Amino acid sequence: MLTRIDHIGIACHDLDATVEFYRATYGFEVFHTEINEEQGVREAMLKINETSDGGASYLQLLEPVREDSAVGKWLAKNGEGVHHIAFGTEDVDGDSEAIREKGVRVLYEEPRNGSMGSRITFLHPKDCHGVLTELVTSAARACRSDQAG
Ligand code: V0V
Ligand code: CO
Repeated sequence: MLTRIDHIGIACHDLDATVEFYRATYGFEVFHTEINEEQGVREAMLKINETSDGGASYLQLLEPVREDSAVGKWLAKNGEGVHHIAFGTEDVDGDSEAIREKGVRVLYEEPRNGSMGSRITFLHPKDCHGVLTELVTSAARACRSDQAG
């Protein structure tokens, strides 16, 4: 079950300058940064609020580390802006499979590594009314279901 907005992904050319804009304008601080080589991004997570399911909602600022990455290609075509939304779930495997059965293209056979040790997959934007949609199970919950099963 999808229980929260986990994050909104925002593509930018200059991560440090964009982080500074969010700090100076809204007072949001960086919660976490990392480079995800597989996805071709350097990212900063800004925690906005905690949620009733025990998780949280973030802004995810994304700078491409390669021009041919998903974010690099998108930036070249569209410029900076909202790149994707991500829904949080305790069960990314089950939920993505159920959504696939409804005829929506799920981009990965198996969920991949996401921010802060999460497991993530994506739904094709052309099957989601133009919105690139990510499903996320955060690390604590991924651990819990590993232990359970
Ligand atoms: C592409 N399109 C989009 C879009 N990207 N529409 C809405 N939002 C986006 N972000 C549209 C594009 O305008 C085209 O429409 C069509 O889809 C095909 O796009 P394309 O430019 O030819 O690009 P593709 O097909 O090579 O790649 C598009 C996909 C790719 C979605 C398949 O971006 C992808 O695999 N994304 C998933 C991975 C990802 O985004 N990673 C970065 C975030 P027209 O022109 O034909 O009408 S990593 C992350 O979030 C992490 C690590 C995390 O959260 O932990
Ligand atoms: Co994301």
